[in-house]
Amino acid sequence: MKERIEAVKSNIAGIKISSSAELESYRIEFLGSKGKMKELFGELKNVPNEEKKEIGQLLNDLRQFAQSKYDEVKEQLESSDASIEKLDLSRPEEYIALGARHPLSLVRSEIIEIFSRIGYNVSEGPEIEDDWHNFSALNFPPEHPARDMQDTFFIQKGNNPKEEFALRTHTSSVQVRVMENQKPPIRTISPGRVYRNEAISARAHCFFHQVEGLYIDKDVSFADLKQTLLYFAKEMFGEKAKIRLRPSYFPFTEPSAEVDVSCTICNSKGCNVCKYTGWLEILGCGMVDPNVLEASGIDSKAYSGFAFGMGVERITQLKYRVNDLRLYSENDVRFLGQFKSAF
Ligand code: 2U9
Repeated sequence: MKERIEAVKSNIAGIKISSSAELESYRIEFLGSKGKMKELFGELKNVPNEEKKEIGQLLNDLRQFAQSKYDEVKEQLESSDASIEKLDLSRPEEYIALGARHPLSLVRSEIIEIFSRIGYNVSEGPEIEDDWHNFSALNFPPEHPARDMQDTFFIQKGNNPKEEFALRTHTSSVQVRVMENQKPPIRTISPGRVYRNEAISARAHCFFHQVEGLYIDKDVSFADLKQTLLYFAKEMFGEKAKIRLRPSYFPFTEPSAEVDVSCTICNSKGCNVCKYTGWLEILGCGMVDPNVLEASGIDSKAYSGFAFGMGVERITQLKYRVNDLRLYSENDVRFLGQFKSAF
């Protein structure tokens, strides 16, 4: 009897089961009501009494062995079947929500693209500036109101009040650095974030984005400036766009002008966006003041230049009719999701 038990055990150990059908055959052969286990247990009655206990124990162990193999293989087969069964191959593929570029980023790229087509490169610089690059080199007199606490975020380094820095109030500071480090001809635009100490509302924010442009060479004229800005307006707002210049004042340009574009919303007929004037203000500009050229080491008798500056939020407001500046920094996906674009 012992040999038979041993033989069945090694038989079970050597069996390979790789499908549910094979497992069922195994069950019937060894564990079924007419299987090997039943047969062996049936023969226990013929075993002499003094061996019954030992043989009974061996039979119990064998049954346990056969049953464990069955349970183990069953579990393996079920787990691999289950993962296949969970896959519904007829289902449409998962929808992947595409992100959208931020509207300011779209417009910034478009402005850069427009000016790069006429030879402007892009220059960038620090957002924390010293007084020289943000104010003095740009011809701001020491008592100029733009230096006031109301407009500028000042930063003091350590305890020394003389080591004062500011969050740049315009990206003109970047162009001062370009003039200091490069010789004319200079044709550059500087996009970037700027800071003003203002209360946040629909029409004002403590930071916004600018693109400023600078062109310095021999014989650069106001006519060049006007043509450059007309080219920009047509590229940005459409071939029918017209511009007009109104005299203005900036410390860094002389003469200076504010530039309007014909209202693209009502075709200059008059609407509430252009306040029934037919015109929308889009940027400021002027001929670079000779003091500014000289401050950065450029000979103002040999060279002249023009500069312009625009707020990216303002251009975006006109292009996409966004009427509240706060929307740009609230990260509301209902707003941001509307700007899907190829750019
Ligand atoms: C250098 C010299 C001159 C840049 C200029 C403006 C006029 C201007 C405003 C438009 C809307 C700022 O964002 S805004 O509030 N800018 O009106 N900016 S001329 O003049 C420069 C720049 C660099 C070296």
